Amino acid sequence: MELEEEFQEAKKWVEKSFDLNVNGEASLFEVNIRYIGGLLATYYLTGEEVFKTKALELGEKLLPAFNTPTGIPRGVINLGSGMSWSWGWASAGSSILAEFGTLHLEFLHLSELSGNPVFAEKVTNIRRVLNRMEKPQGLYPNFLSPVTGNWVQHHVSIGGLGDSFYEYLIKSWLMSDRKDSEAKKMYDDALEAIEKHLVKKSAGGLTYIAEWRGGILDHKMGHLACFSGGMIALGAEHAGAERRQRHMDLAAEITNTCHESYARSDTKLGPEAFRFDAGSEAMATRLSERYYILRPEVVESYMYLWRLTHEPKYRQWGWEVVKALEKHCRVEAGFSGIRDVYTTNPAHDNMQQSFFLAETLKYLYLLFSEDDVLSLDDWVFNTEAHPLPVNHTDSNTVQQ
Ligand code: DMJ
Repeated sequence: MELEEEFQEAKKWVEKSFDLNVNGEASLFEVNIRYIGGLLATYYLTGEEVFKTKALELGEKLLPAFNTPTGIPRGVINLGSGMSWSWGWASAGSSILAEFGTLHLEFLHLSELSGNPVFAEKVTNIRRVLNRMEKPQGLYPNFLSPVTGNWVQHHVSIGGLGDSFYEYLIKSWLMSDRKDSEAKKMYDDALEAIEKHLVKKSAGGLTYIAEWRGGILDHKMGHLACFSGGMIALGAEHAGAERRQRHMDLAAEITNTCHESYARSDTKLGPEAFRFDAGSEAMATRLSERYYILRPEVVESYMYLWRLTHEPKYRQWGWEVVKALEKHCRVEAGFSGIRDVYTTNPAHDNMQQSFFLAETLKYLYLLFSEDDVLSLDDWVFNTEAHPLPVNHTDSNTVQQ
């Protein structure tokens, strides 16, 4: 983007001020997707050693979290002391599917760059544990005990707590240049169970993916779940003839539903969650779900669908978001989330989440770029939109 001065400033900060020994609570998942993912991508884009060195140092610091009876990591780690524990809010000391299932891409690169297999071994073991387990109707529950290796609660969701686990399966396969067939099979099986049990159509004809609580459907889609349109389109591209069109249609329908959740609000930005019950369609029904915190998932799906179909509506929808962000979220010092998407003059929450720059603006930029800017043939985006290269050669990779 030719932001050379800003890049030099950021590089200096990483060299001199990035403290890896912070004594406090850090999320293993967030450190991996935001910091390690960001450092790795910067290394691959610039070739500057400092980013690789820092990514590897940080990767080493995450390893103690894996010292559990099953090797499934705990969610929280103190980078200074190496102590790790489970989130207080996660039932019965469990680990979260979307957290321990969203390490694979970065950890393979850490092994490849360091020549140290330990990182790849950790994520290969996670797969092994998951593959051994019984899955209710083929679905993956969101909570797993790192001690017993059993599911703790039967809550299944393609949105929060589950989301990027599915994303990393299909992207692991793509990043391996389509050699990691285990990941592809896990993705295909999981999507089949989701199609069978969670995909629904509303009375008004909108397709959505419901959540599942111990066998009972909750007809709700979180904003987070809207990434799935892009993911399913990406997978459909590479599916066999029988599934290809069906998955492409499903991806387009879900993306359309997510667009509806934006179009039905006064701000033209979407709520944190929307429902399909009590006469409601693609709108929040609870006060606590009416906010928008600059999340990327909807424009992420527009970007993938645009790149894969070139249907102009995806750029038009993206432009609606640009205008709405300018109108409702721009503040003196940057951009802010808003507390209610259903009012024309929403209050700001005074927060610019880091994923706004990493993801929301990046996906919008890519939506309006040529296809060869970070081409989907050569790069996969980690779940924080940091690009990692596809491994086009067999020689220098650590694959299982
Ligand atoms: C991002 O941090 C990542 O995309 C994550 O996987 C879930 N969603 C947030 C932003 O909404």
